[in-house]
Amino acid sequence: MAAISAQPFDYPLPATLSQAALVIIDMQRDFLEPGGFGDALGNDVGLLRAIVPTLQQLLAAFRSLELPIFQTTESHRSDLADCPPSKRLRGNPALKIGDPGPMGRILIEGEPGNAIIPELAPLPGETVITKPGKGAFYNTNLEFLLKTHDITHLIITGVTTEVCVQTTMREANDRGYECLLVEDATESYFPEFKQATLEMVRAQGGIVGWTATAEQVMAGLKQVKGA
Ligand code: TIU
Repeated sequence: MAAISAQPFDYPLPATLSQAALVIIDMQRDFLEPGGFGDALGNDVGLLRAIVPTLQQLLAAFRSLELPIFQTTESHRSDLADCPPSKRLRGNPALKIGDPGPMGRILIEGEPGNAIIPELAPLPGETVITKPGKGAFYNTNLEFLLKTHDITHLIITGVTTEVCVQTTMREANDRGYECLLVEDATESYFPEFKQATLEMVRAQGGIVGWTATAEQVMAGLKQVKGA
């Protein structure tokens, strides 16, 4: 059986490779550019750009193999009806969700700052899940779409490692998905939190799942497709 060389042990690929999807979490301007939500929370947003070239390679590999790709954005309705006051008000940031900023209203669907960065822009027909929470399963149709397409394996990437990425991976793991977190295709505003997340997901025999580098993922896929 084909497998990705991974930690804590090899990650077996599904018999039908199209049962494995690439999941890219929240690579949107709101988290990567000054004036967005990440900046409003007091973070150094420049740190997240390091993974863009690696994500471009993974995206190209999944596209060329015609494997499923799901991107997400953390987004709220313009009337904020799906934004709990606890989320909007906690920490009393200078710019709150829904407030006007230099890239439009902070974290609001359809605003310039809420768009996925141009380097990773989805192609027509690729699925983008807008999610009101940190996890991609909470109040979205992601699980329905995965089931409809018989997807069982998730290769998870994006930002930030210990917030939306880890929450999504835990939600997926509890639902029975085989999850692999790509070490050099996820990033955090806090390098030590990223490292801790990688270690905690693969601890205890893969309690949440696996980790591997993008190169290991692409090498594993090529075994199957001979690409
Ligand atoms: N603040 C932070 O690290 N992350 C988020 O608020 N959302 C995501 O991780 N996407």
